[in-house]
Amino acid sequence: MRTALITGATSGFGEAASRLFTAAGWRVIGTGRRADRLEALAKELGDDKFHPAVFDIRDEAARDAALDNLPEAFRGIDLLVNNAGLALGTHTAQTADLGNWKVMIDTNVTALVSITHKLLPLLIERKGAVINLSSVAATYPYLGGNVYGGTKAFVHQFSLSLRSDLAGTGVRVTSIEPGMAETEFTLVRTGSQDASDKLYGGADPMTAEDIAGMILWVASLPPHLNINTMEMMPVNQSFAGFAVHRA
Ligand code: NDP
Ligand code: 8X3
Repeated sequence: MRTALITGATSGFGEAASRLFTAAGWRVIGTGRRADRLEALAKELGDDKFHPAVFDIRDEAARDAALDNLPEAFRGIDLLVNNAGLALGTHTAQTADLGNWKVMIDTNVTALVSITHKLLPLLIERKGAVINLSSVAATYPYLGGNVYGGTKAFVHQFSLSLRSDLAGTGVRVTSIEPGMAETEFTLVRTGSQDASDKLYGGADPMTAEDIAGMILWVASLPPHLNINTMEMMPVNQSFAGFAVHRA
């Protein structure tokens, strides 16, 4: 039985992936700040299959306290799914809140790098894998995407660079880059359920289960195969044109 550590398992992709991975026979360590949600998942999935690890991903001491004291059965981590992350705000750069920018960088970049660094020796020992959640925002800029897009571009390039460094170790690295998927993402970004409903309304967006299925597919490929990057969108989402300002 293999073990996956899935960050951000309290909602969206991470919660759906926790269900799919345990159903597919994996053990899952699910992380997040909302203890009640992780406890509910442990109850639903069984505490022999799902271990809740409650910590803020930016808090290295709390993370280490949780991960250095895992129950024996969950210690052999074969897969790190770096999924915890967020966008905050939709303002243009010139009106954006600097505090929001720092939270996005601390969460999407610094914490992701730090947990990856911590687990790499174990992943190398076990010829494991890293699956990082980037975004279409890494490649296609949009108004108000500024620092969020920047963090996801970092995740994309960090994933490719990791592959370079890990050549010969057997460790696989994938950057998954979704477009619009309805989760709590837009509620967190805007603080408004109404704004979230309006964004996804009529768009037939991807679902958390769609993305979780792709994460599981990547993780289940034979060990000689590495998906480097994987980008997906709902059919109803496409590319915008260039903007031209005329005086
Ligand atoms: P959700 O908001 O539904 O889930 C985000 C998860 O991240 C939650 O479990 C949350 O847990 C966790 N998280 C956020 N901040 C922290 C923190 N400081 N410490 C610990 N956990 C944290 O969003 P999604 O499922 O949609 O997003 C998952 C990933 O996918 C993100 O990295 C996002 O950027 C990316 N993505 C999302 C897309 C979309 O359209 N939905 C498209 C492309 C990429 P808690 O709040 O309990 O701590
Ligand atoms: C977020 C993707 O398309 O909602 O990572 O901006 S999108």
